[in-house]
Amino acid sequence: MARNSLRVFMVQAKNSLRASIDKRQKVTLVIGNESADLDSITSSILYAYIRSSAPPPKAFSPLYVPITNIPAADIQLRPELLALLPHANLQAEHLITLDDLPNFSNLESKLCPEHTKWVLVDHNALQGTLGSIYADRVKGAIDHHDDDCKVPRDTGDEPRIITKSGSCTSLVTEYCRKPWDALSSNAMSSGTAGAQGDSTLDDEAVASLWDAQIAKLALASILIDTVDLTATHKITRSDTSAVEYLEAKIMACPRTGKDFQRSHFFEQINKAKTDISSLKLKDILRKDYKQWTEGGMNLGISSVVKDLNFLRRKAKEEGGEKDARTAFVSTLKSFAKERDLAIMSVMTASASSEREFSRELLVLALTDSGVKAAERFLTSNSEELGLEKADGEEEKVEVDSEAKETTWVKVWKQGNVDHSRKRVAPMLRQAMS
Ligand SMILES: [Mn+2]
Repeated sequence: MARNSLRVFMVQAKNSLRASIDKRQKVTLVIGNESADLDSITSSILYAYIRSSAPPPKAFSPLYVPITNIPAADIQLRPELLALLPHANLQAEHLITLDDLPNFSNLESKLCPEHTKWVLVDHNALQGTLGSIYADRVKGAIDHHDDDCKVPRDTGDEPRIITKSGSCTSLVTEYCRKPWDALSSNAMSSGTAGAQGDSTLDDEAVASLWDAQIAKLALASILIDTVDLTATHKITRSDTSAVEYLEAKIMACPRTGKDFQRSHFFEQINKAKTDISSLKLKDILRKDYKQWTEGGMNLGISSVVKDLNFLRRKAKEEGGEKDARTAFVSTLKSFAKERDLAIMSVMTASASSEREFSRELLVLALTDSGVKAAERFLTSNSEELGLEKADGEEEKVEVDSEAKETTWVKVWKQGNVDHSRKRVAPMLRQAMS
């Protein structure tokens, strides 16, 4: 297909998804993980955009549709995304979300598995309802988490790249480089501007503007995930070269390159990301949330960009008389019960005004087997994680014998700040299995 702007592509992709559901045609879906952080969203869009413009010869379907793995309403919980979209000339309604798929209750009959092919980005095992229906239809992955070994070894035309990097978007950028460059040079000699109906710009200017828009989208995720390339422990060669490549695309566009400064761009998106004061506590908890089932138990982990005291204050504001700690734990309990969790964890990562980065870890166990698993987790990993009892924090084990309920809550300062959920989730899952 002819090349288009990202904005036009997203409209086409949404229409084509609708058409393939209505007419029962084949469709290729590219989906990020269910936390739907910036990295997941931009990985899926970049992959789908480049692959749709230059699909392999025997593509399963002509278009790759990028799916953001949340309901449309939850886009509003992601201020960093809302701040970023205008840079790519996109609006929230251009994103394709779970709302654009048939209802989960009749998903399987309306979008039958044989008509679908799935490529996973920023995860490598399809979770939840989608996983229960389409897991066998996963035919490719680009990811930077531990390999769950669910993606088949032979993925044919699609990649199977599961390797370390600060940001998954860096790996996608690396994979897309050649077709992307080919696309840019083709567009410059093929009447792109005429197709766009923009007579004020020549072909080259239009192509470079489109390139810059998608490059900004991708760059934002890499900068957020690597803290503007300063988080040295997680940066790999893929990140640094992707940043270089994307920055060059932005600078090559006279319109966007003129005033572009990478650190300002990072600050703008990062500021939006950490401004969560207008959100309700439960929305903060589900904003960057992942869930797994292991050993017959459910585990949920929320990542949060503010510290626990911020969350406790929030809980008190919302919960009335109770003291902040009690109010917070009771919100956590109800959040966990709604999801039938045996273990709920909150991981905070925040920077002080002196820009000192710190992490806290909270683990709440809600069932007897959950408590046992939590204790195993602790025994095996507290050293590697550098867990220290947090100041003024009482370790708490409550047994409500009347309700036959055990709750076990512990909070630590996590001395090893390099370990994010990417490392802690496998530790907890291991202890549960
Ligand atoms: Mn990621």
